[in-house]
Amino acid sequence: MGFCLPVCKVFRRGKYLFLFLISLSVLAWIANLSGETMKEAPVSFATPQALVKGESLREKLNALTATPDRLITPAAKEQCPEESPLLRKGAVKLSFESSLKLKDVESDNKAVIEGEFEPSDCTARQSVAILIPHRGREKHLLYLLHHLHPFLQRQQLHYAIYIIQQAGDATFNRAKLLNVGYLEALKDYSWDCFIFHDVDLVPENDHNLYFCDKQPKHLVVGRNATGYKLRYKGYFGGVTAMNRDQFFQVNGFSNNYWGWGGEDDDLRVRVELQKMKIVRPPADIARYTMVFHKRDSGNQINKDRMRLLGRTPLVWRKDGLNSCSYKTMSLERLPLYVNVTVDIGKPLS
Ligand code: UD2
Ligand code: MN
Repeated sequence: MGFCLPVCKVFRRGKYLFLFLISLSVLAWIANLSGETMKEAPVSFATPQALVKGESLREKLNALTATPDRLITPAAKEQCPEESPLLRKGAVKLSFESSLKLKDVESDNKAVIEGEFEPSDCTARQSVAILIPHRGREKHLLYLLHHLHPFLQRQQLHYAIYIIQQAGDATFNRAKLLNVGYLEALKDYSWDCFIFHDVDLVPENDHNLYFCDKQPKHLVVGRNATGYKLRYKGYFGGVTAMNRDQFFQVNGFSNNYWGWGGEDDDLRVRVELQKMKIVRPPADIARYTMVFHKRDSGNQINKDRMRLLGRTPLVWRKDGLNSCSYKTMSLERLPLYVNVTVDIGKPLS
């Protein structure tokens, strides 16, 4: 009762004024609280995604470089801008230095860990796996790594490069190797986008974006050897981009194209059967330099390719990702790429 006395007096004198003041301050407090919550909402919405995306690389970085006090803590980052401010304007003329060494390319790309990179200051808009079929083209691979790593970093992508090496000396099978690449890369991470990339094609223009679109994308309109013109209507070779679902929907590439030619047209037929439409960047952007080469031994022209192509609408459901059998001989996580060596068998006859 002793405590109530002064309060009761105030109440008696100006209880309405007092009540009014109290309500005002309570209202002001509530408004302030909800304002802060609203300001924070987009950040907390973006956080879980950023953490999931960066997780595997961050763990690797920690394991490789960190002492306990240097652990890289997962921080909430803003999404990277729609157009990277790092892109260079226009196409560049590329040259290839025969004296280039792997060690130099490695030391130029210290932010790449086991073939993987993500921007440090923003969260990439897509996570992209670059798949490169390969056998015996070491020099081309070196030139490509030298140009492609900085190019992809300027595009502010979260990416990893996978080289899929065909073991043995049976006839080469580019398409099957790319199916293997897709299946193996997905064991590492749930990549949004896949770029199927020849080892000898080097992009000339930073605005040729290695992102996936709503439709499958063909990134090579032209190259130096063909006057930078589309080789033929429907051409879908060299470098193509399909997202995870698009490639799954067409059941990937056929596994049955051994030797040179046809497998890229087969993929186009699969895409068209699904009523998807191939898109291409403008010709001044989708430009490549192809490192000069002759036809490799072990990759002779596939004489069966036209017959196979005619059967695609009948067989695509059974021939592709769901029937791709192979044996992984080794998987090495090298500084600049993941090296997957596979036994993919040989042609039936
Ligand atoms: C064209 C297409 C290519 C593919 C091929 C027919 C372009 C720019 N490229 O390439 O996408 O459709 O025709 O199969 O139109 N490779 C090796 N070692 C070998 C053989 C091939 O690594 O022994 C790989 C390598 O990544 C190479 C790719 O397969 O870039 C295509 O082979 P290519 O370069 O000999 O054929 P090309 O230039 O006619
Ligand atoms: Mn080539």
